[in-house]
Amino acid sequence: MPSILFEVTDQVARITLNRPEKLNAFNREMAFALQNALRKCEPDDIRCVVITGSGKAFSAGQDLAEVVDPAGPGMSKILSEHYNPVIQLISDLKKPVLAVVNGVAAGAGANIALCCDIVVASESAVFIQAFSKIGLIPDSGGTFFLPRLVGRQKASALMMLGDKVKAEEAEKIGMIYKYFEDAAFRDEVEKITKTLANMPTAGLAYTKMAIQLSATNTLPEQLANEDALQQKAAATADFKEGVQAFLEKRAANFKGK
Ligand code: LHQ
Repeated sequence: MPSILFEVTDQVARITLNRPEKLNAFNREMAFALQNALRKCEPDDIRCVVITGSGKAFSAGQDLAEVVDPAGPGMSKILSEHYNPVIQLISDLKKPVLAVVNGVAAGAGANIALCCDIVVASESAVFIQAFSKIGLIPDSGGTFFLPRLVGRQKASALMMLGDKVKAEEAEKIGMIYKYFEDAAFRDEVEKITKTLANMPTAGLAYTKMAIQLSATNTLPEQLANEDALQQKAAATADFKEGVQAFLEKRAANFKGK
């Protein structure tokens, strides 16, 4: 079985982490396969990307057996060649990336989810910054994203203590967008996915860019960026269509351009 499943339907790319017997833990092959799948999401006709896990987990992070394997990639390559490119590819995609956390998300598995634009989880999912339990620091963008999501105090505690954060709590503290009861999860995810794929994709890409720029900008810089990006959004066909549809009191038919 391939370690990453990839399919495109109705302008949605669905990427499934697929080593269920290892709770979708990442080895080198799987990290490269995920990078390839993310690159396949770059064309404009894909308007939403979904990342989920097969079986009962989202991902248990790095495959720890590979770390101690003398024939393995070695510590010096794991971040620079496996995870950092994955985080950068997700951040650079000019479309919304939805993490659908169907079960446990630990270590790099948790932080790959948290770097996505929107994170939803099933009620039975848990998030664990598992790194401290094995003497490592949080990686895969965790030290960038988690403090910005939940604040420095909560992030420090979760990262140092390695607590298991249930989906309901993750929603409450702003770590994720929403959690859904397990029985309703698939349907709710489909609704969000369909909505995103029919939104003005270029506008969403500019929104994503503006949010990313806000991480380091001053207010004047950010206001200038909003101005520049708004000019680009206003030049899209979807802006014209959105305004026209509003005036004609009909649903807009966005093309993502
Ligand atoms: C696993 C794993 C796993 C291998 C479950 N590897 N087999 C960056 C820089 C360089 C090096 C290191 O890594 C990183 C990034 C990171 O991600 S570091 C953090 C790595 N991940 C962890 O430390 C999490 C380890 N796993 C766990 O703590 C538990 O498995 C969790 C809490 C995720 C799930 O617990 P359970 O639901 O009780 O499942 P389990 O522990 O029974 O696991 C099921 C199977 O999956 C089991 O195999 P087995 O053959 O006994 O059925 C585990 O050995 C295997 N597995 N995680 N990361």
